Amino acid sequence: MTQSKLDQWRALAEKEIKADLETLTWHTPEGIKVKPLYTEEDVAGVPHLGSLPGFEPFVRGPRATMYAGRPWTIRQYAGFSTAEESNAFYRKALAAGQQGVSVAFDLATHRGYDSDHPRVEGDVGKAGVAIDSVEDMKILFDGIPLEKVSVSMTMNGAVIPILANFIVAGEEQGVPRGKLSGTIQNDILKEFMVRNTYIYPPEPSMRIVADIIEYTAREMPKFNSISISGYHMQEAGATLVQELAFTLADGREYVRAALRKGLDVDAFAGRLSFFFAIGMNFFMEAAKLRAARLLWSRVMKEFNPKDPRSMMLRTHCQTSGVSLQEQDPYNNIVRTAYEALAAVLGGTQSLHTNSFDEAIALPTEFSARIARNTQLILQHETGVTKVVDPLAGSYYVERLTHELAEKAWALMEEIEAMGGMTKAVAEGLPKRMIEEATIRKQAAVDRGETVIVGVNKYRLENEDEIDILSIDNTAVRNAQIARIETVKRQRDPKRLEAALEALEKVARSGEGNILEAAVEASRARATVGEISDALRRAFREYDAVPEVVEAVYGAAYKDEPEYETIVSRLKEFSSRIGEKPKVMVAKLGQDGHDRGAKVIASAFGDIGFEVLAGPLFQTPEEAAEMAVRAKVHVLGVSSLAAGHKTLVPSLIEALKTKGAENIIVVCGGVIPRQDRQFLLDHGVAAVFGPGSNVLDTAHTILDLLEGKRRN
Ligand code: SCD
Repeated sequence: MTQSKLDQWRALAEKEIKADLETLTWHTPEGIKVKPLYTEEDVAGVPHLGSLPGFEPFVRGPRATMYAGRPWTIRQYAGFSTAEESNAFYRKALAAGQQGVSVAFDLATHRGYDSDHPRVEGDVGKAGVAIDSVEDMKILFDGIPLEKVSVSMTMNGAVIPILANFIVAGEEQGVPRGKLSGTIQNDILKEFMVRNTYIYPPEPSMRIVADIIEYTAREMPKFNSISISGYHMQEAGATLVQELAFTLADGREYVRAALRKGLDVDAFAGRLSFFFAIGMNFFMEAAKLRAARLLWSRVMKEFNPKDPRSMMLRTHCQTSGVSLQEQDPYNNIVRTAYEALAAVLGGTQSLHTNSFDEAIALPTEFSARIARNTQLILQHETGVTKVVDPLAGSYYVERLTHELAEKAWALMEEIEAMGGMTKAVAEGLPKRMIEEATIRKQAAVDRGETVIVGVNKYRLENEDEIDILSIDNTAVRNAQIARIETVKRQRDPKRLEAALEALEKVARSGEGNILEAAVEASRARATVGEISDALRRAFREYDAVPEVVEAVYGAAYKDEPEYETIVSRLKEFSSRIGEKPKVMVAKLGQDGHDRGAKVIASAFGDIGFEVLAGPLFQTPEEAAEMAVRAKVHVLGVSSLAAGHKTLVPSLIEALKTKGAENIIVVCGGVIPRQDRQFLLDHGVAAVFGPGSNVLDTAHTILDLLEGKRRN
């Protein structure tokens, strides 16, 4: 391409739009300028261009033939309250074309509590399956041949008892651990950044990760020891550059932890796997997976592996949960299909497609079928599997791949300069960067700069209700408690005690392998809670202090009239009552999804409320106590894990007992329309569902405060 040809194009283009070409440049949240035209000039000197799939740096895929040789695994993530129900679902799904199992656990299990623990009253059987002991695990995989079907388990906090139970369930099904294939998420660093299902402090948590890598490298050659996850970062609002950089930096940290155990790099690196989110920025997402493979091979080279597989990034992907909307929910089917295509064009090894109702509740059989079929149609009808890396050579995609890689590498270098990811996480840097990015994104949506069809544009006047799955949490909890009692009655107390003592000793002394000791405890029928407690005694629990980001939401609105209106309305109200109205944002139960809570706390602080951010994992009683002590005017509960129908009425009861009926309780998050009246009947003053505009929310709260004051 000659310069004069490009100049001619520019002139023609500017004539067409009657404006400067700059006006067509899109500035993405990653800080990448996307131009309306890419040519060969844009890829001149890009070093990865001549590479081939199956060869370093693996930009074009870890396998030589990719999907032409074997398509990606259709692996739908699911878990439905009880082991029996989940087992039935997995069996049906496998018969209908699903190719691997992916288990979602409930939050009580994630946080290492048995179902009979008082702290998890609202969490048992919600958002996943409750597993209390190996007996539940055996039911979960009953009739599913574990030597054939690979099983992924999303578990990080209570990773030791869960993996131990899986190994023992295999043993008792007649499948030795050496034949088990699958993946355990086991990625604790990102829990401290975004997902929040940690139990122990960072240092012993890193030991657990390393012990699992050691044990699986030795005993379970077909098992992927970790799924290093950026998914939850994007869900929490990270840009794609942040997702890439923090995930790969986490990976580098895990490699170092395993090497410190004395392992040879080639003994474990080939079984490290990854997990990314795929959002709506179509080409950027496909380019991200290509860039991830490029960067990982660069990272791994530092450790001098001999086996090329040690440098290969293999990944699972899931379509984006935050891109799903409550409004006009069938649009989500379309969103998910585009995202799935981007994941496949990027070369994922395994894929979960979300169900259209997941912004509201757990999927129904109907919505799960559409989600699965989205992948089956892609695999069997579209021809996309026939050619490896079909986007290669696209000026735009190659340029994006390069730019994403360079930007992510620069951020990874910053992390290195801080001393690595464990240090960066301890200092809170990645968390803060992600929180700032999400608040900026929210402001862009609230202002209409980012269009979401059916939400901030083309909104329906009347929404049809859709059928959703509702779970009787009390029945599930009672059934689990009955099974725990049976297990406890039938086991040998001496064997149990010896196994738990040995486990605690391994944990305390730093000698031996924690997973190995836990396998024996699981054989002795120790529960998930008991194994977790033995480790709690050795390691203690981790308590995070919530921080509220300031001046980011407000800055995005600088001098805009709609923002000024709410700010001055609040100012006027504050001077009338002689103080800033105080709002507490609470998270109840084991629900650690705090993106919404963070956004609200931060935006409300900027608008002029006095904001108190409650810690994660409060019981209703603890939240009520804190609210009363702090004399808040409004208590806002952010609920994303379906515990609201149990937890919020308990909170209102607790406030009443303390004589604090005057505190206005509001509720926000993933709350199905069907549940709103229930909450209002129980004393909630307002419910803000998904897609609520922050400024509108602030006006409603002020209306409530003014109404209250007049009373
Ligand atoms: C692959 N194979 C081929 C081939 N392609 N053989 C010949 N020709 C080809 N073209 C071989 C592979 O080498 C492998 O064998 C086997 O086929 C399977 O392929 P794979 O690519 O390894 O696929 P899979 O077994 O599915 O493994 C994919 C990952 C694994 C490596 C990515 O880690 C995985 O399944 N991850 C899923 C994680 C997950 O489900 N997470 C859910 C998270 P060998 O093995 O013998 O080499 C959900 C979550 O957190 C949600 C949010 C939340 O809860 O907060």
